[in-house]
Amino acid sequence: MDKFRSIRVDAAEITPEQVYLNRRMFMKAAGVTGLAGLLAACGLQPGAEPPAGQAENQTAPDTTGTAEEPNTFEEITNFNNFYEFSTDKTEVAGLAKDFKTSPWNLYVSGLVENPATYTMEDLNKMFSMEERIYRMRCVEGWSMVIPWLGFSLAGLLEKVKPLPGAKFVRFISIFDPEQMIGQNSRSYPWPYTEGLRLDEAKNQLTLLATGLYGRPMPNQNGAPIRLVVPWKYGFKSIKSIVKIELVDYQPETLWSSIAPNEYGFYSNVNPDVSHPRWSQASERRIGEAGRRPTLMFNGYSDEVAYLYEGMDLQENY
Ligand SMILES: Nc1nc2c(c(=O)[nH]1)N[C@H]1C(S)=C(S)[C@@H](COP(=O)(O)O)O[C@H]1N2
Ligand SMILES: [Mo]
Repeated sequence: MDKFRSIRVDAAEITPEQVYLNRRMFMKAAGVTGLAGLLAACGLQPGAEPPAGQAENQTAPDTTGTAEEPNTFEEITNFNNFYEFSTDKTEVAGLAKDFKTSPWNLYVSGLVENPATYTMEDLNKMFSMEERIYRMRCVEGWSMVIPWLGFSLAGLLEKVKPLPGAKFVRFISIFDPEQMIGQNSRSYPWPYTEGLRLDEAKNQLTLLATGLYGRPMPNQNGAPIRLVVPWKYGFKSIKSIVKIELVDYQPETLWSSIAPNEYGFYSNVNPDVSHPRWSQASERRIGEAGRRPTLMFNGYSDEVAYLYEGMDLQENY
């Protein structure tokens, strides 16, 4: 578990850019002195142990994102999919500017021993926030690297105690068409909903994020609390969550209800399973020219491949 922990940030003590800038300088310095230091600096990354026998000053093979430079704050906050506001990625930030995220309640219910309603203050007290730098791969074929701030969903699940019958977790975003102009469009079955299998939800990579770049979550990125599931296409990472429900059935999700043949329940990043209308073999990293190959499970195979052993991933897309 410890290898996922990097900087633990007490929410009350966040010193915005400083956390990130110090870290970034440390990473740069570590890059010169050796792989182990570099990996420790971003210790949240999967497979963080240096490969046996690797020379001290060799660069890390870049399969985990450890050595990848995060996208800029400007990129991350001005190119957003958040259909409750707009289907135009460059328009979301402006439209979400005045979105009211306080007070906010997160209701956790269903097949649990301890259903509860948490305020953001409750969650900040209950969990110490960790920084996790994850790749985010959108199903549309672009990607970014984002330094999130948050806590493992597993921690919250431990508090509410899923009952033996709980098999899946259902997530629901806020429904507030007065504030979210895009929700007046009847093209989508609002509110936005998503789902995970319980074991996927409990995986240590699965994050409830409340910030990025050491700052509170920008509205356009899903304030005040959103899911981040880095080995799945970005649409699984549902924003502005008001309800989490433990259920015994595979829940319907917004995207699979609209186009089940295009957006399956699993939606694991997989270069070998094409979208019906385009290949998923490569992607464009925002800020880069050209394309890079897409990695199986977005590069997180070591952490998540066990979840899908024996499953046909062409069928269970
Ligand atoms: N509620 C909600 N969550 C959402 C979306 C959305 O439209 N509404 N878009 C998804 C998609 S398609 C992507 S790629 C990511 C984008 O997250 P970002 O803007 O923080 O990069 O959010 C996902 N979560
Ligand atoms: Mo996406």
